[in-house]
Amino acid sequence: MTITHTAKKTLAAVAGIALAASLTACGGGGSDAASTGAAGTTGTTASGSASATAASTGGYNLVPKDTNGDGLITVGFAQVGAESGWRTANTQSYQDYFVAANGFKLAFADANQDADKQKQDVRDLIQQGVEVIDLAPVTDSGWEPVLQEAKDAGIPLIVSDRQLSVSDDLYLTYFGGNMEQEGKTAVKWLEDYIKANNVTDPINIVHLQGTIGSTAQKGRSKALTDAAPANKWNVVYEQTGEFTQAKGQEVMESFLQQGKDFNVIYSENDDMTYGAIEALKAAGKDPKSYIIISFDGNKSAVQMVIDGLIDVIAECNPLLGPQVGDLIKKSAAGDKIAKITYSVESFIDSTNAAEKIKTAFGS
Ligand code: GYE
Repeated sequence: MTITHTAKKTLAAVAGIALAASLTACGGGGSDAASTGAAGTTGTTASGSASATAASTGGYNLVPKDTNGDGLITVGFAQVGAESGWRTANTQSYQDYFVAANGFKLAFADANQDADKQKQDVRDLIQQGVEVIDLAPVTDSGWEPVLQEAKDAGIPLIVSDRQLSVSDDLYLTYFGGNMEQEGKTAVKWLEDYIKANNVTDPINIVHLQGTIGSTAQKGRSKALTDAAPANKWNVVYEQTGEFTQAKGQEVMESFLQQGKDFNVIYSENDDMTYGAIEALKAAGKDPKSYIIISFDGNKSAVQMVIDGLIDVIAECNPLLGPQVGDLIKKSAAGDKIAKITYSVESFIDSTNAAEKIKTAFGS
């Protein structure tokens, strides 16, 4: 069977017969595949992480304290920006949790996705004399001097959401998703889908990447880059859409104009996925004829799984405020906390979307 525009409905099964599952878009085939697949491979329990990493907490002795005696701990939150639905929910979760009733005050700095500005933001928070810094880093490199300055100023620093490539004696703890594991969950789902449907057509993938140099991008991209050669998948296009809907749409439009065939879209967040779907529609393509893989799990994206537009979402939990608050309280009380704690995350496809939408974040 020749591939025309290599849409999902044209994917050839063994003996050249396209399975009903493919014809009816994202439904049954994908879900069967996924249920044998990603569950159990995702997430790391807090306790698992704790025991795996407790030994590396040495070298960092700062713990959160109410240094000015006002009865509250002031947390300076160096946030990435406002690029996505995930980010909006993440910010909201901090604003809701870090209030006087919970023993906190919040000082908020928005880096507008600019890694250099964010370094200045952290310096400003140090200057303001906040009592704890929570850094959600735009990108993972170049942080040593700033982290050393925070340490020298005696301000404990927590890394959340995305990780850093620095020595772990420069920060108290990391809390957030395991980005490479999320990517592996998505990749495993695709492998299982292909097996369950006996797909024999070439798999041609469009890879929409997140902000280059963020661990959210690095981990999710690595999972695909590692799996592609082993599975003989072709990544036909790969470019960043900077985690925004507008850029995701623009990049997908340019790919469509260049005209190479593809049948899978691996988009590293929901917002870029929305943009890609818009671009497909504008070009007169049916989004349901592609296998669409997304990340995060915003409510509207979960609805798109139910509607058959998105095939699978590797979950990423943005509601980190209360959990970071808990870690601060524990550490302030003298408890030893793990160097790394990963959120427990799974995936959403047609088998569980109706259930997952009930608790999905955002709009
Ligand atoms: O997936 C994306 C956001 O760092 C996990 O950043 C986060 C990512 C999230 O812009 O939507």
